[in-house]
Amino acid sequence: MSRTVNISPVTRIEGHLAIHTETEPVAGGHRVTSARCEGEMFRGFETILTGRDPLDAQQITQRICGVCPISHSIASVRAQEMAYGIKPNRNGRLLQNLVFAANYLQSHVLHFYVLAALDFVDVTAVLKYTGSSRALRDLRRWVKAALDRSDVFPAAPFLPRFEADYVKDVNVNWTLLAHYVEALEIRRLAHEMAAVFGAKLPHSTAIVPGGVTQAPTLERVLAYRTRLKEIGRFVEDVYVPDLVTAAQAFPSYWKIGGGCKDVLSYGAFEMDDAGALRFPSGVVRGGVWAPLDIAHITEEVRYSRFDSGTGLHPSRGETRPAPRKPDAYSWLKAPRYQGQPMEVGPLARVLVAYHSPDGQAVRTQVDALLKKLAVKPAQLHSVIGRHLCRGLEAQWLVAQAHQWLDELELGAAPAKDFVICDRGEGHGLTEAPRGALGHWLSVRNHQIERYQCVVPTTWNCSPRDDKDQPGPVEQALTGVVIANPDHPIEPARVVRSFDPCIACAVH
Ligand code: NFE
Ligand code: MG
Repeated sequence: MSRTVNISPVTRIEGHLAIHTETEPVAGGHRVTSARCEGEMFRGFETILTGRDPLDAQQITQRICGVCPISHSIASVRAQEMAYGIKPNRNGRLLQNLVFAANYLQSHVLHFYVLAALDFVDVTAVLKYTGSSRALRDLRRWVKAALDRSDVFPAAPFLPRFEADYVKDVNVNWTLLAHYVEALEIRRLAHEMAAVFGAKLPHSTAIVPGGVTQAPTLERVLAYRTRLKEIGRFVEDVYVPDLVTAAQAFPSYWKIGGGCKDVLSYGAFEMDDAGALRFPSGVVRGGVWAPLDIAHITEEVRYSRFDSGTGLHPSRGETRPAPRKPDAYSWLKAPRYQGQPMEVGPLARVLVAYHSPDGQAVRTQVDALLKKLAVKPAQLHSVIGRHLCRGLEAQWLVAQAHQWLDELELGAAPAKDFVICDRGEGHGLTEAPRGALGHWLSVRNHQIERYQCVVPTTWNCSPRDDKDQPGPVEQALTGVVIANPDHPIEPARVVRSFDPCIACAVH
């Protein structure tokens, strides 16, 4: 019998997301025939910004999210820099990159260990394991305390959980769980590392148009470098090996959750004054790279709870909430590129780099890794592929951040001066940990006239568009076979592989 399977709320993500699927019976369970992603809340940051001092923008937009605040500050100051006609100076560019890289490392480690790994490891099994390491003792104590309580939410984040085919091998399970505890400490170090040049985290007060507010000192460089070395050790010795372990333990997830397979990246991390990017920009469709043209970006709202104009370019975008709009089922708009849904995020960035004309080094590294895992590049379009690409990015950013530290000029100005324009327009494009992030700004009488954000999870978790095309996560869910519809672990794993942040997506 066909059946509706809902996951509401989807836990271990940021924000409020519900997944609604229709399924049909097949051998081995129920196959998803259609899926809907519902972003359940309106926030209104774009409206809040109207009429304010433009310099408030990088402070206010960071409050969209505590996980990726630096992404919003970078997009915001890039939009302002374009409006004011400036670019960061050399130190400003390097220092912004260093704060941003630290925020990425925090976010990727958070996602794999704290949010996604509990879909695969059997956390309750830890109670049966003997051993006296501090990590194991800590974990046993937490899990036991959580399980012993009988309140309404007795054991978050460990229980309730879906019954599933968790890891059975004791060594693999125990190792991943010990790394879960270690990851909490690594994440703290990454936050501290961002605060070394960003003044505080979350919500840095230091990022400004043209750079940051404080000059680099030897003391701060050392403070950043010691933490970076520790995080780098974790990425090399723990995170990437754990991703390989997960890939080998769950090989079926190389084939599950492929999605729309068209990907987009705005590019991020400026390498020089001419704007060369460490993470390149572009779109890849059918395995073919093409340059990005932002004139092709629109947001459609047929199924979104807005009565704004549909199909508008973000520079002309509108935000008019319509909570009772008939047929609308989400507070996310539906961003499209040439009218098509596009996946964004680490997988998109790795594929854009892999297929780009200058991608030889990336192709060599990725091909070697995939050969070791005995899979083809096309299989990166999968749950495991998305996790693996985050690990690759973490490796790249650790190495790159060491170089950026070497390039800093101690004591020299950390920012370019600027004057807020009377009238002007600008857009700031970057790559947040979860994908392509753009802020579009217009200034009149020294005030914000219009502010529009098009955010990574808005792309990925978008609802259907004006042509009824499902969004990327909706497409990735379609075809997934759920073994036990009362415990839909398979769609949960697919959704979490995108690392959704609905707080960002609805902004
Ligand atoms: Ni709230 Fe964010 C990232 C941004 S996601 S986490 O990464 O921008 O849509
Ligand atoms: Mg928006």
